[in-house]
Amino acid sequence: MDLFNNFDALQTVQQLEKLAKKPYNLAGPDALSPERIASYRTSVCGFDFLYSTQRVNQEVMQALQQLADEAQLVAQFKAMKSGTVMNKIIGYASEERQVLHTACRDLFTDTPLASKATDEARNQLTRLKKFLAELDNGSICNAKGEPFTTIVQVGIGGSDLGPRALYLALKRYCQKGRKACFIANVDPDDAAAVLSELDLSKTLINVVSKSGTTLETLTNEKLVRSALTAAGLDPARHIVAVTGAGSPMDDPEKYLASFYMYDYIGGRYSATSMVGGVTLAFALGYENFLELLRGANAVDQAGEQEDITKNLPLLMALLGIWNRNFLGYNTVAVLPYSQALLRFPAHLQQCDMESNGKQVTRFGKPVQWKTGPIVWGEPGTNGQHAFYQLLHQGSEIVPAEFIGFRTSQYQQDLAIHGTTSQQKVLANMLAQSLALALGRADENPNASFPGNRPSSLLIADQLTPYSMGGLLALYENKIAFQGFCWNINSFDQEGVQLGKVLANRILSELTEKEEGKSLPSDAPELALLKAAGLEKL
Ligand code: G6Q
Repeated sequence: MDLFNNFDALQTVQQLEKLAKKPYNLAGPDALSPERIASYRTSVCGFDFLYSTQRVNQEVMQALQQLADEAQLVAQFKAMKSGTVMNKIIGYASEERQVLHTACRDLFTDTPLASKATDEARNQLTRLKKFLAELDNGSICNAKGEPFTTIVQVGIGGSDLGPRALYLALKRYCQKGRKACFIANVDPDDAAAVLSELDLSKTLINVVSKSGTTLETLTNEKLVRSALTAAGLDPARHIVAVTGAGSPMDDPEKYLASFYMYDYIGGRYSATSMVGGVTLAFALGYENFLELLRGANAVDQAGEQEDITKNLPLLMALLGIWNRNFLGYNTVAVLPYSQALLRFPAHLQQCDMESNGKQVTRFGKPVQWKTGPIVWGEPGTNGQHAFYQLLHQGSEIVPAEFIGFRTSQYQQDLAIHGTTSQQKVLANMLAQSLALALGRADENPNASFPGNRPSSLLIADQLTPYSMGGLLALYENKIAFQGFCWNINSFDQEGVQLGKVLANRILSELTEKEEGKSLPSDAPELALLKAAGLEKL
């Protein structure tokens, strides 16, 4: 049987449609018995995943396993990891690429699945290790012979969101005297605000662009170069680059050091390549970056298990498909009860919505089923004081994915009123999951909670480089499994092109206007500029 199959051609889909007519009622009497809570639980790679608060029963779980088998989701995942060209639309012009971000972390075995890509990752890691050692031993330093203390990553989209989310998650593990900052937006205030707080003489700039052509990044590189020059510093002594081999930025003469990523690593899946590696290893240390890769690799391996209770990313993907395609829920909230995961939902928004926000199949035909949901989230408990009202009583049902850790990162905590802050944060997480599921009847309709709203809990001991790597890979692989099941190409992003083309057109029209050229009077973008009072921009 072919690996690619339309979702609505899968027999199990019909079975699940029937089961979805009477899904498990989480608010029913004894719906959350201790037996149910104990049995809808699995442990993989240091994560405990609790899903008794999803609207599933054993029949649904069996059907989801059957769906995974019938759609050959694990075979597709292994094909991806082995270097099959999965980034394609059959019969149409498309990227036609392998999808090998997993090879960047398949380092801990003598027999990696895609050995050429893993060798390339190893080479880059060796170069990075040497570069870091030279920074440590002072053979690379500023013009005064002082060490660099700060790295600023200049990049956008996949060259920003993942590395930034990981850095913030792991800031606690920064090496003494080292830190990282990020500039992404072409809004000049982004660069100005970041640069204004730095001692540029002790700052490395890491310009990251796979294509080497991204407007925002090239503009910000120029801004930063001029800031260095204005401070009397030599940019060539301060700027490193991470780019695709052969890109316009692949010009080692211009940079203090150059690192590479390859076309088989998609931007939003690139955090474990040099795109994240240079900044993270500078700030956190090389060994911590390796730990991150080790954690990701463990989850990648779990992704090869056929049994969905042992394959956590697959289980998360299937529960998401149950909620999206069979119960009809349109969005997913990712709610980390960990302040360090502040930007993780933003990273997932890109990873998930750019991957699975698709409308044609891998055969180039319009999809006849729902694809990726809207993904959003904020750390709890802050979110509780903001948007949880809608989660509990709003007219939209939002499946929630809670993430928590038993131990805090800094372990600076106090028992106040008999409980520590860590106990408080975790008690709140559990309470929210229960409240969503069980609801509460009240005579006053305004104070009554309907309940029967699904969620799951993902819990690990502590947010460390290893568990962060695992968490990243859990979601990356969940997203890939869902795309395989929906028969869409999760690895391209044609949908971001049109806006870029139109922005460039507006910019060139502004230049032409400046040069006194006459412009078409009926162009909507010119009418819009006028209406917005931006004609004189
Ligand atoms: C991610 C996308 C996109 C990309 C940025 C930056 O998968 O491709 O977000 O990462 O547009 O691209 P460059 O790294 O090429 O500058």
